[in-house]
Amino acid sequence: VKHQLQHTWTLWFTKPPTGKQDWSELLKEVISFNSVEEFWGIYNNITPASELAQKSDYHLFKQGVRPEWEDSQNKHGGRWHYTFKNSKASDETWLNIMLAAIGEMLEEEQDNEVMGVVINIRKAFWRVGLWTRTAGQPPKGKNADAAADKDEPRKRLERIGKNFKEVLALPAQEQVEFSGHADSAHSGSSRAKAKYTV
Ligand code: M7G
Repeated sequence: VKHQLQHTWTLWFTKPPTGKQDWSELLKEVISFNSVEEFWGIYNNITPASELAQKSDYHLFKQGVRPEWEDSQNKHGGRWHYTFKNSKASDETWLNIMLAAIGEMLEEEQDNEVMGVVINIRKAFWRVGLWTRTAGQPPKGKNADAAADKDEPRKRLERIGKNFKEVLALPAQEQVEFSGHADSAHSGSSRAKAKYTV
């Protein structure tokens, strides 16, 4: 008996560069799955985050969404992110993030925001991220004035950010930051200025 997940998920891997390769050459699709059993089968057979080389990334995204700013489903979106310095994160941290994503614990079904989760393995830190479909823009156009609660898009993202922070088991004084992908793409780095924090 297989325990079916709500969505099909695809694991992607970014290889560390071995020369002058650009981003898209380094990003590889690994495998897709849609059951709890398949997830564990994959998890138990891939390199744990702690054994990856520096500059590697794992990305776990809903099937059909590339883990890139440019994807049509990401381009208006953004991400919650947190940087673990030293040894405060472990393989269990990344496992908990993946389980929260595939178990649909990061949002309410109607939110329809979560695109995927990411871990960046870097020289002095690990960075984890949760990508969302929107970046909290207030409603625009004809319906803007009619919108009952103009803060709703931001509040929805903040609820998701708080869920993410809980999964990371961070002390309350630590902050998880949200940045829009348009800003990240513009600054040419993921270190765009934070738009919101929780
Ligand atoms: P990073 O791995 O998010 O952060 O981005 P880091 O600076 O801590 O390593 C590193 C670089 O990868 C960026 O400056 C971009 O050149 C490239 N890159 C990262 N992402 C997520 C994307 C993306 O979605 N699209 C493109 N085109 N490049 C990206």
